[in-house]
Order: sequence, then structure tokens, then C-alpha cells
Amino acid sequence: MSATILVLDGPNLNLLGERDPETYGTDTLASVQAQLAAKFGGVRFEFFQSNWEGALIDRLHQAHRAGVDGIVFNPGALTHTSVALRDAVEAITPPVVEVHLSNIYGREDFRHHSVLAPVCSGQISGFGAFGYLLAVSFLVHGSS
Ligand code: CA2
Repeated sequence: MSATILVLDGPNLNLLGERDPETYGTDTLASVQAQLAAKFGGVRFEFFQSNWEGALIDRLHQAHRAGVDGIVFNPGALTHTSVALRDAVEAITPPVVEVHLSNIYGREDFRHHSVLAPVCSGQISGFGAFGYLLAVSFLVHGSS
């Protein structure tokens, strides 16, 4: 049976491709989704973006209840602040990979700390849209 992967994006990531290409690249969320669908033909993807913390928490709970196989999560700026999102990730069963387009460790000090990373399977940061493909590859194939 094919794997189901939720790709979850947090605040402001709907603006991807519209501004700040030097930091976030030129891909849009739609082009990231198209790349994932093209690369992983056998995977069933669900995509969700919200600027609201509670909506992201609800979507994590829903993915857990639905039994998805893994979650790729770019929590945006909530990465650095949200204990509520951390609690949600910790409470659910599917593995979560935290993804950042930019290298958060090469930017402002306040971006160097992730509240969520300790409860995720791992973190990918700084490879642009390719990070989403790396995360799906891990979730689908593991380290094999
Ligand atoms: O590098 C990442 O993916 C971030 O999660 C992006 C967040 C930032 O707060 C994190 O520290 C790192 C910001 C997302 C804002 O996205 C935009 C995209 C295009 C134009 C403006 C904002």
C-alpha cells in the first residue's frame, strides 16, 4: 500500500516565491508540491498551509487520527516560539521531520533555537525546496 505523507506549512509560507528570493528561493508552495508529486509518484500527499497556530495543531491531530505515515513540517516562525505545536508533535504517533528553506543557524540569533526539533525525528535546514524532498525521502525510505 502506498504511503500517505502530510506536508504542513506554517505562517507566511503562502508568500513563498512572491518576496525574499535571496532568503527563501524562487519556488512557490505550489511548485514544491508539484516537485514532490513528480518525484514520489507512489506517495499520496496531503498539503496544508495555515497562518494560524491552532489550525496547524488541529491538522496534526487529524493526521494522527487518520494514521498518516509521516509529516513534513515547516512551522515558519512558530518554530522558535510555539510550545503548543511542540506538545502537539510530541503527542502524535507519525514521525515528523522539521524542514526550513533557509539555514536558520546562519541567520539572526532568535532563529537558532527550535522549540520543536527535540520532538521531531530530525531537522533539515538550508537546502531550500530540496529539503522537502529530502524529508519525504527519509519518511518513505528511512535510512535504508
Ligand atoms: O527557513 C524557513 O523555512 C523558515 O521556517 C521560514 C520562516 C522563518 O520565520 C523561520 O525562521 C525559517 C518565515 C517564513 C516566511 O516566508 C516567507 C516567504 C516568502 C516571502 C516572505 C516570507
